[in-house]
Amino acid sequence: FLQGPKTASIVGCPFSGGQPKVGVDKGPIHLVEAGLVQQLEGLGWKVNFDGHHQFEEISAKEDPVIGKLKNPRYVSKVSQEVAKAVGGHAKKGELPVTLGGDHSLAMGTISGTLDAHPNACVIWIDAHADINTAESTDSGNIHGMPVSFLLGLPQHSGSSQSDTHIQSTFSWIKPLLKPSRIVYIGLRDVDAGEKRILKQNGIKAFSMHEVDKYGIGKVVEMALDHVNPNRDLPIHLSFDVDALDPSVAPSTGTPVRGGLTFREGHYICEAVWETGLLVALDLMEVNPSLEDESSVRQTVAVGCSLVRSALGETLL
Ligand code: HAR
Ligand code: MN
Ligand code: MN
Ligand code: MN
Repeated sequence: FLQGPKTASIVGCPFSGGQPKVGVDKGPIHLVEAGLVQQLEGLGWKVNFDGHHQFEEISAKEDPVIGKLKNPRYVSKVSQEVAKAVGGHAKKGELPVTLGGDHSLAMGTISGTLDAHPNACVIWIDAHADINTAESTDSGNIHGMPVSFLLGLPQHSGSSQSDTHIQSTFSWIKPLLKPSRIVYIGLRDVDAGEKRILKQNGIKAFSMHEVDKYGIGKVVEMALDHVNPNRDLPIHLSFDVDALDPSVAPSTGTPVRGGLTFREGHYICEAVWETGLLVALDLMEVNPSLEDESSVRQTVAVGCSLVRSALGETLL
């Protein structure tokens, strides 16, 4: 049984530029204030936490849309900083635990992981596929797009001038993620364009339909068999809290009914931990400004609890 790294490094990312709702930038603060650091120490981890990252804002005036993409320079710059932080921790043999913040940050976290572990695979837990391109996005919210950048999919926005501009704005991202090295669990709100992209690229996804049909145990096994058939590749687990049912995690920006139960979410984290292959974890999209006080407490608590499960907390 392989042991994970002994030191976890919290990368707190108070960032909301990938989507329009205020408050998701307060997610990491609430997760840490709820005692996450002490909880992980209680599991035997040495925890590095030197405060949340401070990202220099780029004002809307200095950051006009490129094509449909909103806040492109801000999102890109922040994710680039996050990539350096995550990659730096991973290269020291620490386990980066990134607390979002919106899911556009995964451009950074996964880039950082792939810099340190070029053969890593990604398990993406989400109601959404977050794989829109500049061409397919309706909203222009970049938290719905990070996977397309990580894969290096073409970003066509309607004019060759803005295509070039998008390319240069995100040019730091090395498209190192192969379509065969990412797998989704929990999908249930996938745009028509995203369904096309998933099919065209042969990307494996287990929607809630498959969770219902096979059960979460079998789904996780099939997901691992796909991205990690020999159980020898490092795993980056990117967990969007909106994968959980809104009755379990209500305080998030784009809740979608029919999601993972409390146990299904935790089972995924436990099973990934049991592989001994986890090298990075993201916990994204907790928004403490949404819903009432008790919903916020519940969502923050479940966020902490998912992180603990992914870092080795067992029921017995
Ligand atoms: N697919 C939609 C879009 O591109 C909604 C994306 C919502 N994304 C998240 N992250 N909450 O998973 O805008
Ligand atoms: Mn750090
Ligand atoms: Mn997401
Ligand atoms: Mn989502």
